[in-house]
Amino acid sequence: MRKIFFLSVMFVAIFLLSACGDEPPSNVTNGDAGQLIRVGFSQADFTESDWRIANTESMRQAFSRENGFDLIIVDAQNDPNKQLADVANLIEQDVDYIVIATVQEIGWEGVLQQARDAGIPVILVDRTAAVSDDLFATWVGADFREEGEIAVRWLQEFKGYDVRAVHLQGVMGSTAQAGRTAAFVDGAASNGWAIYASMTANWDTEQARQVMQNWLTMFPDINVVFAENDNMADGAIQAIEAAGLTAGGYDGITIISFDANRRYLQLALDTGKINFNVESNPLHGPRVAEIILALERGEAVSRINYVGGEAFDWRYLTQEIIDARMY
Ligand code: GZL
Repeated sequence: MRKIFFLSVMFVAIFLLSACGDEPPSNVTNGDAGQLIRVGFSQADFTESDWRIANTESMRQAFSRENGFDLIIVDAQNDPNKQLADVANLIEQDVDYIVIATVQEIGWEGVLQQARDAGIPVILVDRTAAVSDDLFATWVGADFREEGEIAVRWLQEFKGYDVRAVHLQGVMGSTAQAGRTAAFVDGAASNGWAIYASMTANWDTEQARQVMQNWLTMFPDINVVFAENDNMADGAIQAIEAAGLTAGGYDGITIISFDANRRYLQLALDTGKINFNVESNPLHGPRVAEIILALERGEAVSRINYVGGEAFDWRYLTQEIIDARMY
């Protein structure tokens, strides 16, 4: 226990050390009260997950009129083609800045060139785009591969080589899915772990429940679920319990999750049903607003702005930790 405890503290320490500015600034206000800054925000999907809901709310609060912004926010409904059309429409509206949380990384060259030709700076938030650096001003988000590696290191310590896993993936081609998947696949290969199946459940609880229900009939000896977000972990837990099996704890199917939304940390504390949860902080609103104000002042901004987070082992969670969470 001591060794695991020590390593778990190390997990939190290592992850925190990489956090640069992960606490959003307290308040960000456009100093030029007379002139509102018009910001067009293309959100991947308003309702796909708890994480996304918290992210949208953070953006709405940061880009308020009181803070000196006029925010136009559009919902791509997880449709990559709709998102391209949404951004093209924001260019037509000649906003001052365009902020994008991409559904998928590919397909952005054309519309981002249009934005550049129109003289509209583009800021990528949370998810990035597979384009040359000159097509966006900066990207604010998490190092998703590192998030996955944090989970792999914990799983090595908790399960050793005895991992017979199934893998619930986010929306395919999204930055978060690509990074977390790559870390897990590489970790499984280097540890000799079995991944019986990988499939997208599009960040969604019900889709994850259906996929997991099917896998439980196909693979009766699953001992790990690697779920790329809390909502899918939730669906897997529902399927496991409907099958009369145990999720989490020391003796159940080990559940790995990402996002660390408060309600899922509470589930872990109260029931142990999520064994390890890697935070991906959604509160990007103040960070992005601060970047826009810096650009307004003619200041240079770094191309990549990694946002760190913590990782939570269910055995060491406390109510105090959960109550202090901001989302
Ligand atoms: C992570 C973010 C992912 C979350 C999902 O930063 O891109 O998208 O993990 C969310 O919950 O929908």
